[in-house]
Amino acid sequence: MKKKTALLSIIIMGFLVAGSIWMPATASAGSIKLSYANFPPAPTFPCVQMERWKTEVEKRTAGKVAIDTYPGGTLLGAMDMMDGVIAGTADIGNLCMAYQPGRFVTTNATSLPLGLPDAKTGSLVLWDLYQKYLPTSFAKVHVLTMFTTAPANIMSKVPVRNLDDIKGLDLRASGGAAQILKAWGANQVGMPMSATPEALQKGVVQGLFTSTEVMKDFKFAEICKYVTQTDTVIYPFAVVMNIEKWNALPADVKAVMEDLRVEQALWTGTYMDNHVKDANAWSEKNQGVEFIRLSPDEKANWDAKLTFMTENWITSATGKGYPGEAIVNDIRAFTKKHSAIKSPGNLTVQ
Ligand code: DTR
Repeated sequence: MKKKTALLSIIIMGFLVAGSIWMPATASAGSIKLSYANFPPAPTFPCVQMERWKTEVEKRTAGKVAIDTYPGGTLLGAMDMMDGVIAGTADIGNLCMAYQPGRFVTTNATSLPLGLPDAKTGSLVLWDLYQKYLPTSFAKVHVLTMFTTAPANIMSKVPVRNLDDIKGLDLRASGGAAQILKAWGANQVGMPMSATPEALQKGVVQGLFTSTEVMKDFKFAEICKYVTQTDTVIYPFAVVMNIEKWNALPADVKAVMEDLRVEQALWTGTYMDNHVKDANAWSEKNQGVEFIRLSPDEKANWDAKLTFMTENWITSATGKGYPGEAIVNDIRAFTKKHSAIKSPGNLTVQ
């Protein structure tokens, strides 16, 4: 009898606990549905951060918001992300600003060779820059977060050990990196990341220039057996939301998303830095990739070829009415500030 009563009370307790966990979530679950478009395939870092943001928003709004994610350009492609979000094709979209250098002048200045050391610092610097200047290029959307890649390196089918080796080499790169590769003597071939696997496979290019997590995420390590570590520039990304959709959100949901803006930038930067380390180790150990580290003298030669870029950018941005010099000085100052700050211990990145 005693046993039966105990069993019954356990069952009742079980129902009560399950009810208290599920009831509030299911009662309002998915009352706000949002679509989130992304251009590269699901395993890449822009999509990993998208899934993390989705999970956090759904959790923190207790299921009030449900987000449908669209990786791999299934809703919007790399080049029509911003206009697609403005038009409402997707409610939210992730874009690589470096693909449109003339459109995002202020924020793309973070892609100048100014020595941003890693993605964590890059992401926080980019966010500070955005907050300070609130560029008009984002006037028609609401910005949910921003982040950057880790510094770019050369991944190639042939070894590049010095400036002679890179002469005339066909390398894929995006945006402002065209100037960098040209200055080093390579032949830059422009295309978004999504088109690169085929170009490498078909031999249209001999390698690429970007952050090296792609060695693992796109399996480029199977083709590119050399990485030359130039650690040159980072690439800025933005996550934007359709302005009418944003305005229509209830205040408590807005508050959840606002709380996530810097947190998501830091999370993504930290994830990126850790993932680059992991991808490099995997490429070296599992794929036999050689990592070529330039000697300090050789590195100085490579860097010296790029000093003209920042001066040219200031002149051209100033000519277009932007405070070019102030933007560059701010990037330098924010870099100093954030390089000194360590990630908070409670921010676990999986
Ligand atoms: N550097 C830019 C952006 C970039 C770096 N890693 C990825 C992965 C997936 C999409 C874009 C990017 C580029 O080279 O395209």
